[in-house]
Amino acid sequence: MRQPIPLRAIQQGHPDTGRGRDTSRPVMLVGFQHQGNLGLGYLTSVLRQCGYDVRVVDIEQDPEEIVKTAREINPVLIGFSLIFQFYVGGYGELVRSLRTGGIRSHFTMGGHFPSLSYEQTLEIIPELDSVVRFEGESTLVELTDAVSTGRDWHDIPGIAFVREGQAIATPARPLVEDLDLLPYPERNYQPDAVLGRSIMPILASRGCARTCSFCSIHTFYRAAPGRMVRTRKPAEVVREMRMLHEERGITIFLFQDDDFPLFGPVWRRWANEFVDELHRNHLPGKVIWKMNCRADVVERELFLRMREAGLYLVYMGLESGSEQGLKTLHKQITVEQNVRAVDLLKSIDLMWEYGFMLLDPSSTFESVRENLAFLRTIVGDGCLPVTFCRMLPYDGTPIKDELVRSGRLRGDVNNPDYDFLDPRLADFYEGLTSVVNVRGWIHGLEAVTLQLSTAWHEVAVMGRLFPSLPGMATYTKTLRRITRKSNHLLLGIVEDLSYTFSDGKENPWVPEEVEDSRKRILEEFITERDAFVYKNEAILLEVLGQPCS
Ligand code: B12
Ligand code: SF4
Repeated sequence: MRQPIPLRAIQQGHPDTGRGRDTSRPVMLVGFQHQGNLGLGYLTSVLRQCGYDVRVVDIEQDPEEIVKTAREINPVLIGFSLIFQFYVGGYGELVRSLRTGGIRSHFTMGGHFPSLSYEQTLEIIPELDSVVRFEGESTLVELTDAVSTGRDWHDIPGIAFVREGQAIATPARPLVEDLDLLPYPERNYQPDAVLGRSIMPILASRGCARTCSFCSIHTFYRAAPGRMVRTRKPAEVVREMRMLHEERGITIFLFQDDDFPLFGPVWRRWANEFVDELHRNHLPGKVIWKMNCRADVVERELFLRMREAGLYLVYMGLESGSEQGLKTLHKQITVEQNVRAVDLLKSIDLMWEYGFMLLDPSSTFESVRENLAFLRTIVGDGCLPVTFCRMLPYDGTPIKDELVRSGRLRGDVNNPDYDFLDPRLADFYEGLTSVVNVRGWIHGLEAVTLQLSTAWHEVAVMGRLFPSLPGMATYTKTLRRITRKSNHLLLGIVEDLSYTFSDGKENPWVPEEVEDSRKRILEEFITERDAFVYKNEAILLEVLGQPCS
């Protein structure tokens, strides 16, 4: 079996890859582009470094347009990035349209689901020639080099394919040892913006050392050889931020790290160096940044330092307000630690967001009520809208394996599901979705939660990147009142329904009335928000017309 060629050697034109590289035909990469796709960005940059012309296409585009583009550019290879398992059906349809549309390029696919479940991927989408497993930069270049020159590619490390009806995986390629060897990800797209301030995603590290049972990230990084968590040098991260700020006018950075480096003394040192580096480059005051972390790393001194250096938003996967729930999810954290982290962030006036699962495979009606009590504790004051989802058993996660073992796994890859221990909980969830338009309240573009979250995000950005606006304190108070009202109503409905399904109490909620209340809250919010922005329009526009400093 061929040995994997190190990244640096690939970049420098290793004699083995140099056995031939025909860059006359481009490479096409297809993926979910909303908020910028860093995986595709890195793959594009490395391919370009090796001389390939790369066309990146958004999976949300009309499939006919994608087929048309493929016909026009005649790519040597099309790479599909499947980062959300539930998109596998949609990708399958696109792949079939491309094949029936006469596209004969090599088709490959990468991402968590294809990496961890390559057999299923190749079975669901038999039109794929290969799957690239785990981090794809080096493997994709080797594969494209081989395909472009007509060489055999089946012994390239880090891929899977079907031979004589059998899915075969070559040995996994080691993870990228030094992330700073990678070029900056390609970001040739119009960035999103909040109040005219441009946003870009960025990474300081890859991997996560924790082992939450519902998460495929640690299994993805653990399944390949090499160090599971790698951090970039703080100076390199800041250099990239500075370049993006100076050349593209980016002022809001979203760190998409699975777990921003803060855990333990080594990563705390990393975070402190990162802050020093930001100051050395005079970025605080000019840029702000968001990161994801766990509640158990939140501590006053470091978070105050990071806040001064531009940290404006902290996302925490709190996930449960019940000790049993946290245990089942293998969060290795307590409810008290979750509450303490929230209290601390509130006390230092640092905006935060959270992920939360109302239901998980160990749920009981008691744990649902504990979760509701927890949500009241953390957001009952209206500081943020209530949000929750139901845990889904994704492939490659320990909890899915456990559900298979206990015979409780249901659904399929597109809609993974499971049986609750108490079957009445399934009726409760169904009842909840019929009384409350959960999509309309919590998920979806028109949802109250999303609208209120966006408004709170705007408030955080205004507070950090704009001068103090007249009426800001009153607007924030109003937003808090509306959020409190929405939270109170939603939590009350969920709680009442839990008793309807556990104790047979009468359901006092009429779906039409609930929907009317939801709409009234949304209308009130939109009126208040628009009035505030309109009142300050002149100031906001004036500030945006000037360079950000
Ligand atoms: C950023 C992000 C988002 C962004 C997406 C931005 C974008 N356009 O990419 C936003 C905020 C929109 C988002 C939304 C959601 N997300 Co999200 N998100 C992430 C996150 C944190 C980082 C992704 C990233 O940039 N990674 C860094 C890059 C460098 O790594 P990568 O994408 O894995 O790519 C590498 C390899 O996988 C491989 N590769 C990937 N694609 C390809 C393609 C080819 C051809 C090749 C060769 C190789 C290859 O090579 C790449 C480079 O090494 C991941 C966690 C994670 N670590 O992946 C979750 C994650 C992808 N999200 C997840 C989920 C569940 C969601 C939501 C459903 C959350 C929700 N409840 O709403 C939504 C779904 C949105 C929708 N479409 O409906 C899950 C997916 C689980 C699964 N197995 O399906 C993840 C894994 C988080 C988790 N804890 O489980 N998300
Ligand atoms: S949920 Fe977050 S902390 Fe837990 S393993 Fe996944 S990335 Fe790591």
